[in-house]
Amino acid sequence: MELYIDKFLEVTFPVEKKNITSIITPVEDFEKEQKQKFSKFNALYDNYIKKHNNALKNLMKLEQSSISISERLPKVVVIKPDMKTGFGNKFPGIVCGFLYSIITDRLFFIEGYENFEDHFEKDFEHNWKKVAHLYNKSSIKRLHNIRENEFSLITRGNLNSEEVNSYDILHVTTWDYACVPIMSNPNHKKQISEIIPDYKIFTVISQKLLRLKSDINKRVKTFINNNFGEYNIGIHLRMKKLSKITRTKGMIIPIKHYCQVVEMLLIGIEKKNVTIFIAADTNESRKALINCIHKSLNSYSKGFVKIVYVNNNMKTKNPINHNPGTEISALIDMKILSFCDDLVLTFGSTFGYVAAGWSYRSLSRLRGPFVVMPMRNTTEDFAVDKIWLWQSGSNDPCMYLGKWLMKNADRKTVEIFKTNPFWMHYVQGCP
Ligand SMILES: Nc1nc2c(ncn2[C@@H]2O[C@H](COP(=O)(O)OP(=O)(O)OP(=O)(O)O)[C@@H](O)[C@H]2O)c(=O)[nH]1
Ligand SMILES: [Mg+2]
Repeated sequence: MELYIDKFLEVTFPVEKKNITSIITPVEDFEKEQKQKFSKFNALYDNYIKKHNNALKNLMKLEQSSISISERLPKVVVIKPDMKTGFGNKFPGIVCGFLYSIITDRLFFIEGYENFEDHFEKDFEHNWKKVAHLYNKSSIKRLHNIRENEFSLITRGNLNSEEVNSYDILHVTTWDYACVPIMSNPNHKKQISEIIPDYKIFTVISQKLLRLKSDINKRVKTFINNNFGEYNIGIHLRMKKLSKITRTKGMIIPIKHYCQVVEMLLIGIEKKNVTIFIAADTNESRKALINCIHKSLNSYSKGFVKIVYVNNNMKTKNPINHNPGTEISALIDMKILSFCDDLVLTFGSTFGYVAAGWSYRSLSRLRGPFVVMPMRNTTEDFAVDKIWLWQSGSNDPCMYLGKWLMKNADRKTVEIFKTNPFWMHYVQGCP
């Protein structure tokens, strides 16, 4: 239970009241269209649910019978997401695990995510805890151990080879977007692109596997219907992160830089009702950004631009992972961001990257998110005038250990990895 109730508070600059609802494509219509586009995956997912449920039923029957079941157990993929960080680190691994389970025709389970049902619709029982005891004698293959840089297997090995097949459990522990190398893998590339074309893996799988529960979703939709305009910019301010990354210790991202990106995005957007949605890990930074944008708008554009946010208590701390705010507030902020037409994110934060791919709306964006970069904290004037900005190539999350892959893997593995046209996006977009 949340300790406080979110209030959908709207900070609005004077806006000429116009009936704009007729010009915007309703979110539901757009989603319907996209569902059609990915009908192959969606049909596969629906079949998977049936297959999974049947397999579980059979497993339970077997368990109750006196027959030895160890050699009759269905083969599985078990994904263990990182529960100590935020959603930006949990979602990618879950999506990746499901992709592996499709490729290898194994059952899919998640380990250690006990409160999944609090926030997401659960189409089938994937809690590993429910069946793990049956597999205590089973053989395990750690599919890739990112820390040990075993990228060659997923980039060019065969996950259906006799050797990999001989293991009962493929176990994946990851906090990174590890789907990326396998999308280039010559053994699996064709199958993947037939089911999910155009490298839209994260969006397409998360739209099924990571659907918010209807009460949370309703809050998101209501917010969007009440606040979105003809053009919507989403901004994610992650101010508390820089000191956590060794390379960015002591660096800053001036709020002014986000403001300058907004100015840039507003060029040419005339006479349109614009909404700027701000998600932030501190209320102070959000306030400072609102003031900054307010000052930068000329009296003409003020009439068309409104700034909105969900009023969260960001001083609340999650007792387990120490993340600011509550889990529900994070999901609502992420989901609203995911529906924006353009995104301005913060370097080093997976929160925004994952939000960028977490709705079908991401497929209609012409460009990937703008990522505002940190800079040396200096009093010299020239430095503050510069906006440090990275423009991503895609709305798929980035793979931050991709750099590690490039640096340490053998030449062949790197060459194959680079057959993915977005390789630079996956590698450069992350810290
Ligand atoms: N409500 C809300 N919560 C946020 C916001 N920014 C960060 N958080 C919280 O902080 C967590 C950040 O973790 P991630 O999602 O992994 O993103 P990250 O910025 O890479 O942070 P770490 O991985 O934890 O270092 C989120 O899951 C939220 O719980 C925000 O704008 N709104
Ligand atoms: Mg993260």
